[in-house]
Amino acid sequence: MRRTLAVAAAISVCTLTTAPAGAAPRTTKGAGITTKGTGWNLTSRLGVTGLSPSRPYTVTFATAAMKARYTPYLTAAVAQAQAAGVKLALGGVETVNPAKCGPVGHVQITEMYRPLQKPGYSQGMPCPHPPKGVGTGGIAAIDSEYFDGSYRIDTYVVRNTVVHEMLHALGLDHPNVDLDKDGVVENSECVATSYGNKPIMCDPNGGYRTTTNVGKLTGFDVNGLKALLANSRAQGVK
Ligand SMILES: [Ca+2]
Ligand SMILES: [Zn+2]
Repeated sequence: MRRTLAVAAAISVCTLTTAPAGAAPRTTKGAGITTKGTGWNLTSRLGVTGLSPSRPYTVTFATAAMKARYTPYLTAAVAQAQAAGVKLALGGVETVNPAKCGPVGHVQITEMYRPLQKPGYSQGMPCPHPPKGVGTGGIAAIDSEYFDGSYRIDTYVVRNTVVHEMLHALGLDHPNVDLDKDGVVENSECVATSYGNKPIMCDPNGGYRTTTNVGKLTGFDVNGLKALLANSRAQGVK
């Protein structure tokens, strides 16, 4: 089944900076469905509140060069998603049309020049409004400027961004919240660990910065993936 990604531009984003944090509220919607928690938020605005516990999800790439470039960036995060219960695997190369969803279960990664018409911003999104809110995969468009020398960006930011966009395609949204209660949800306004690490889904530029941990999900992000699985299970989705 193919669905248009017209809503696309609304979601995602990712580039530069960081700030302080606190604690986020938990809200619930529908029977057994929880759409946000501390440091995580599901893409309920596009109707994605779950992931099937049994469906295989496969990351594919638009070209062999992209597969070679991004596979190392995604390996650790994919292993963490698997450990959390998502049947996610890194796959091969297939044609990607950024205007349409691919086959069910595919998380397609491609590159585009300024997919959000803003320098340095990449974009990721799940295929919107799947049946029962159970994610069917999605598309991540990485800004090609990172690699053509026209936009200076640290490698750790690129690596976290690629993982961040993949997680958007799986159904995680930004967990930014108005922690300081000034009425505005600001950039990088996200809960953090005691070490100051924000969710990789924090907008923009969340995630670990050390060589050892860059590209890995924080516990907040893992909890988001677990919530996606739990929501589907709560609806009897296998
Ligand atoms: Ca605020
Ligand atoms: Zn984003």
